[in-house]
Amino acid sequence: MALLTPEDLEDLLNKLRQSNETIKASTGKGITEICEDVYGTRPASQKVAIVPITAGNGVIGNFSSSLLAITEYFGLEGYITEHPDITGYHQAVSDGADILLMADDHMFIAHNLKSRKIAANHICTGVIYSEIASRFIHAGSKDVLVIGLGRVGYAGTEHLVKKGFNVYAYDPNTEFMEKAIEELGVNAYDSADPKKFSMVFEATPNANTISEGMIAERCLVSTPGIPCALPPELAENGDIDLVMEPLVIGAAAMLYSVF
Ligand code: 2YJ
Ligand code: MG
Repeated sequence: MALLTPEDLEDLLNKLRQSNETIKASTGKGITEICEDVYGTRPASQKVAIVPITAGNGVIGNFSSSLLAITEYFGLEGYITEHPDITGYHQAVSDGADILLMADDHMFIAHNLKSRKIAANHICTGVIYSEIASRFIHAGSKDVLVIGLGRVGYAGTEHLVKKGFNVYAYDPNTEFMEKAIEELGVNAYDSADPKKFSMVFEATPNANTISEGMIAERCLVSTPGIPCALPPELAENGDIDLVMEPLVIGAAAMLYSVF
């Protein structure tokens, strides 16, 4: 899994505004409304504590401050605990925080201490990005292409299957493919038998995973993966809507899932 870098998090709210414009233009709704639809919740003045975590690769510059900006963007009061790790956790609980946000190198969670609801970033990211792809207003069918069946891709695939979409999936890992075919009933995308999709959910840590033969002239590519799934020559094509943003959309889904 790719670790975020401070550079990925620069200018975050501007990147969000751009993504939100694309989401509105290609689905008819913005990220807040889509989160409300998916999770059936709204913010209710919860107090959010962000606990920096030093384990593994340690604190990432801009990470906690980005989470604070996201919290405030969704209208909630938030703060970063003075100390990291257990001391910060103790402070947050003692202060009466409603929701904790914290991440190590493997898991990024939102935990609502009042309702006991807990959310994992990989699940929420898969759900919300696949949901966005599935709402493309110019789609002519219920066929969706999923590229990448890791923990984000699998969660999104499961979500799309539950919603009644016809999922075609591709992952070079044959075990992942077999699991998705057996457990979720997806179709294997076969590059030897090309088919063009207008809805694509991409969840890999790799660049340029999408080729021209996979996508319809007018399409929506929804991807949390850094670097970009679309090769630069395709990304420049004005008929391809690209939703790609490093942190806010996944974190928003986490908050809505624990409200
Ligand atoms: O508290 C900190 O500053 C760090 N311990 C944050 C670590 C952030 N974790 C990651 O970037 C992991 N890859 C999981 C986040 C997934 C985001 N899509
Ligand atoms: Mg990628």
